[in-house]
Amino acid sequence: MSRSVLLVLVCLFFVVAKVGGRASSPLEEDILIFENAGTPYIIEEIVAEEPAPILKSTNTDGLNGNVTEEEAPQGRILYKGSQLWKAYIDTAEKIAVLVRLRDQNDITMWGGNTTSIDILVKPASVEKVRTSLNQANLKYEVMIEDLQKAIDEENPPEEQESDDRRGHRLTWQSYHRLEDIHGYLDYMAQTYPDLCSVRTIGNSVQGRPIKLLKISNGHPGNKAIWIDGGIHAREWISPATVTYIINHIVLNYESEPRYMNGVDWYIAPVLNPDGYEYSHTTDRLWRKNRGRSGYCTGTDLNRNFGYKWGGQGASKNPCAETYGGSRAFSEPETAAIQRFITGTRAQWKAYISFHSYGQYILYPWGYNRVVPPDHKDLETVGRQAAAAIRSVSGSSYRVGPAANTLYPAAGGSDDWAKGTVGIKYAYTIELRDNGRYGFVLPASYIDPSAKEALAAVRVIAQAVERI
Ligand code: 0X9
Ligand code: ZN
Repeated sequence: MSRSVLLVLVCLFFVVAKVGGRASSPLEEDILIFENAGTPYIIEEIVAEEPAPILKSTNTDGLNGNVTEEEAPQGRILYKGSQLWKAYIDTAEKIAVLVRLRDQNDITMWGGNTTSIDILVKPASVEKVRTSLNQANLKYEVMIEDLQKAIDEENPPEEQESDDRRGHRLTWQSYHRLEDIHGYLDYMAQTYPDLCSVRTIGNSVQGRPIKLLKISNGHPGNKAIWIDGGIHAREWISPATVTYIINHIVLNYESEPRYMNGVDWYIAPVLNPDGYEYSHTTDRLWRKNRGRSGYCTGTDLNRNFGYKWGGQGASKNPCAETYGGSRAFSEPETAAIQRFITGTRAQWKAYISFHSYGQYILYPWGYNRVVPPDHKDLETVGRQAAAAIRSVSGSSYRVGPAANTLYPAAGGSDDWAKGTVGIKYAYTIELRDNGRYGFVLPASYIDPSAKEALAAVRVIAQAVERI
């Protein structure tokens, strides 16, 4: 029964895609995908989280409703007793069990793939969820017993850090606050003025600068590559990786091949500075920016870009994690990126946005299960990048068009870079891990994760050189 139900779901989906999924300018020739690379359709239901529009200004995964001020100093959200489980799914019925538990506010969804879903189980619901899963014969593994403990242990205290910092406070042995990251960008511009310049491309909702470092040998006619991080606040591995890449390019500039030192790099490590700070001070799992919309706070910046804005996978509910904003580029953070990329006379050839987690190399389109006319080029380079990663660290990254490989989500930065700006190689790279720690990836993984990301960037830079 479940097989046929799943088949019907896929067919139904393709009908919808065919009716509603044709792209408009400038890439009229989008190609429908008729084979399903994985089985993302079955996780869609649970991924498309649409909580009831209740009054909340913070993430409800936390415990603040039940804890004292002493346990949650300065209103910090604690995740004591919350557990991360990996639930194995192979039928529509099992998905339905998870959807029901999600709708009853017992679990939230972190990530997933064709065979498993990572769920965050709320402390008061652990027994209920266990019983429900057992009854449905749904196998699961407990990955994190106590999320708060994992959060407390994820980042080593300052004094354990190595002392090789000169003139700035950034390291790649721990996750740093925005001030250290921005201090580092300023330091690079001061220390390597012939190569690096720093610029504030705009300000966040709360007035924090969005800083960008340009690395260039100054030759006119260079092709340009954009790299960003930190669109989603809680994905701390992303800014850490992006600054690692900056450091590598600048410190090894002369010895690098032409495809690395003959392009102009535009690199913005923290596109959502308010959210990033909030995830350090108050709610480790915060995803959105910090703009107020009625009862709730935050727009998902990766649903706020202006290509097919408001489509599938973007919520109209300001309380949802995937709220797309009141209109395309309604948020100062995305508007700043739009202004900079479209207003800069650069020969944009690649756009790379680092996120986490799940280990994917995704390319457009994300808004629907269609691909652009040059999808083979994107697939080829994506696979080469995945192969490079594998040879550096052994990690495996799945490659494919975003909607088909992960889930449909409109308003993403990658779709806008490709669809509106026309940047050929547009990728979203979902860094480590595969759900062992998820968003709470211990800082000891920064180095290996960043090394493999750099290998992927090299491959994309080589492809840019060949254009
Ligand atoms: O949902 C997203 O924004 C990205 N995944 S994440 O877990 N980091 O939130 C994937 C975005 C892929 N690209 C598009 N859908 N356009
Ligand atoms: Zn993300």
